[in-house]
Amino acid sequence: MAAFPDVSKIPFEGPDSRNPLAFRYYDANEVVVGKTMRDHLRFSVVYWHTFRGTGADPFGPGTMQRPWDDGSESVENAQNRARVAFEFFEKLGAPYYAFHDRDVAPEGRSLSESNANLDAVAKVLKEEQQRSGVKLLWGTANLFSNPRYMHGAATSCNADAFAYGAAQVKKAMEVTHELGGEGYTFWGGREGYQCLWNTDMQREQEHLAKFLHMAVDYAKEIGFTGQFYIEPKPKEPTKHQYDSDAAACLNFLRQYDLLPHLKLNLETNHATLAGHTMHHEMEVAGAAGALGSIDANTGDLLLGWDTDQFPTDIYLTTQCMLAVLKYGGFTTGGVNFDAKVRRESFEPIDLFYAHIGGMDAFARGLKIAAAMIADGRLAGMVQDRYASWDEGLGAAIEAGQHDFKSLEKLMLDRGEITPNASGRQELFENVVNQYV
Ligand code: XUL
Ligand code: CO
Repeated sequence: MAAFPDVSKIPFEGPDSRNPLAFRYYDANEVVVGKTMRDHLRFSVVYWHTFRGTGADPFGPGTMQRPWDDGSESVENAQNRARVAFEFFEKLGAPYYAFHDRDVAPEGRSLSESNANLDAVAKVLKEEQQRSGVKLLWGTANLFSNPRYMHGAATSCNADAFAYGAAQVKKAMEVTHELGGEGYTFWGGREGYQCLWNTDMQREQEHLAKFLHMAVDYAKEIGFTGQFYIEPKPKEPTKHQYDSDAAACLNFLRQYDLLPHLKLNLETNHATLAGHTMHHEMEVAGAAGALGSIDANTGDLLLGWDTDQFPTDIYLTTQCMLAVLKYGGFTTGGVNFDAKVRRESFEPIDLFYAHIGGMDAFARGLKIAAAMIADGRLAGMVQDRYASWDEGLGAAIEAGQHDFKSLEKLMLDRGEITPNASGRQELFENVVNQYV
């Protein structure tokens, strides 16, 4: 029995279509700068929000109607839900999905029971992947919901919690490997603190590094060659999380010799919680050669918490895709919709509308970014702004031919400099608007 009997494969119908169950901009087979949109965007659906989200919030219980779900924690229900998820991925035309271990399978009374549950559902996931061709973008472990992780997992004051987390990640990596996952993500969850009076920050960060090194070592042992990601987020659920933004993650990875092994998985709403734009985070990661993947969503700046809404803002998607193209395109990563429909959007069909809107917004962002790059006007304007570095003094400084003493001598001789190269922000903004 189909879970979405009234929905067939979502077609591309072009910008004039009024069909809410059609793409107006995302044409998977359309080639944009040498690659199909499918291969540029590598869309991925998240299991946790789309198939486990209930609509609950701190003020009330869930609202979502999901007729296929019997509401039980049985393995059978989880297996059935997995089949429904693949019906959704296929009808949507999403080539990838992502999950946490505890999204797909119920936690048992012991670790071994949980592992057996995960295996039983992974068997169905594998069958469904083979049947549909949908692939796993990345897997991850939920190290934040169970009360045992109240102080965090890798950064817990309780060594037993570290050990349990390690065991859980080991299993999640094995399942990700078994399913051909192209990556594995670490989002800190509760890896941070609520209060500095009770926290040994240095020790906690060393433990987190040790934990990640264990994962890197184990990947080698089992032959998992997927990309590891760390996902920055400054707060929620804790007051401060060690992976607070792209720069903090890079610093942490560098300090503990993890930079060769992990890239960043950047999320828009996490960027804004950190007081940054997604564009900023992508530039920070890209400039360090660590731009791996994105969790595509958006926050609401008036609400200010992690609302995980579907992205529909064309400026945002343009900035994302401009950065992706600038830094060479996705390899293992993709546009992963870590987003949830609103509590009031309780009908199953809303899941389709939400993803179609996000995919169309990213398709437009891709095409706009590609047009900007092809035209070259913006890049040319940036280059002009730095023209003083292309020859003469600037080129000599860049080439290492100067030091403080030689520069002082030059400036003592000259006395003062003349301003050059206006920032031209207003013109830049006008030019951007010509493409959007
Ligand atoms: C939480 C979040 C996670 C990670 C995976 O804010 O973004 O869902 O993406 O653990
Ligand atoms: Co995320």
